[in-house]
Amino acid sequence: MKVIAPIIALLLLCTQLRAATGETAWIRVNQLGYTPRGAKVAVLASKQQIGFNDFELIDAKGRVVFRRSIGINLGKYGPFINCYRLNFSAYRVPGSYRVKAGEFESPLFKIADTVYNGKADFCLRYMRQQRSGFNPFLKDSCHTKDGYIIYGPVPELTHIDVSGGWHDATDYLQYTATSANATYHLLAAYRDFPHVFGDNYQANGLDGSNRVPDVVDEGRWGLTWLLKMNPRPDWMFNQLADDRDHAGMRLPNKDSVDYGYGKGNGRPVYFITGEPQGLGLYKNRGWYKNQKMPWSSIEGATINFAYESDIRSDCRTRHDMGVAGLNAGNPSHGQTLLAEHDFGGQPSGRDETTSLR
Ligand SMILES: [Ca+2]
Repeated sequence: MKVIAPIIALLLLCTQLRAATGETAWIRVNQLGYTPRGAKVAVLASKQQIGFNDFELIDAKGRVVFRRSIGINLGKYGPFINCYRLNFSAYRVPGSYRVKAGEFESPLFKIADTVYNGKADFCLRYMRQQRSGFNPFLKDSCHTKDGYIIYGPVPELTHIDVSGGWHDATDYLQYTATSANATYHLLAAYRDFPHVFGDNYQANGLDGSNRVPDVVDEGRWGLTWLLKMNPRPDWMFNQLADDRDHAGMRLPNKDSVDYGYGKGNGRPVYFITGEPQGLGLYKNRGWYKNQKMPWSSIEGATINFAYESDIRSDCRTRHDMGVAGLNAGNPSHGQTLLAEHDFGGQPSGRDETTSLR
């Protein structure tokens, strides 16, 4: 027992020391992995001075296969006082590895030509989960009765069909600016990297190929809603719903927030006026940085009618661009897509908001 006690004490001390030192530095790697011929850099960030000059690449069997200098100290970043870029681009052998520097190790990662396969499509899962109208993740519809016009050139609470698009974040508000940004990037990604996207989902987001790359399906989902929010040349809406949405965690198809039209019975849609709006009566408490103006006013002023034609034109260009890409592989279907949408604000064809239940 006299022998065991010191051993246990030593083991505990080692554990404590490792825990203490393990909290002072980290090695960050691309956990997706690296391609053999691509740039390969890990980042060492430390909250204390370090006592080593080299880093190593360790293979899955624990063998050192590469060693280099950690390079120059790049200084402070966030909570860290020393940061280093550990470049191992020169090592090109496929396999599984860790980066080790001193006593610090990275998570296991791969070097392989296939590390990025399917990753672009994986990101689209999130977009499909955020769909408003018909939500393929829930296989149910939500927010199908949007919305009621606020501040528009028509009698207050006039109904207009603006159901669709994506919920903006963890809440269920929806914005033209963020949706346009997401749509642009989806279509630009397809323009620049058409070969990385697959076709495993239908236009409504359910399983199954429709002979259209899924990234184009998602871009079209965004464009369809943007066109609803810009229903005529001199009309544009900025925001759907407001901060009354912040009423606790709930699934979108169980949204029971009452905007004054009955629980789950449609949400307000804000017409862009360029004037302060939203605060008080409609309880939008979003403020733009330190300026004394609410978000809705700032965004409305930013996306003024002066830019309306440009935005509308760009939406048309991006959509045409996606369809043009499709034409290369399937001309007849590309023409069908063009014919389905007249860019007059209302898509024709399939009803994508129908509940499956
Ligand atoms: Ca598809």
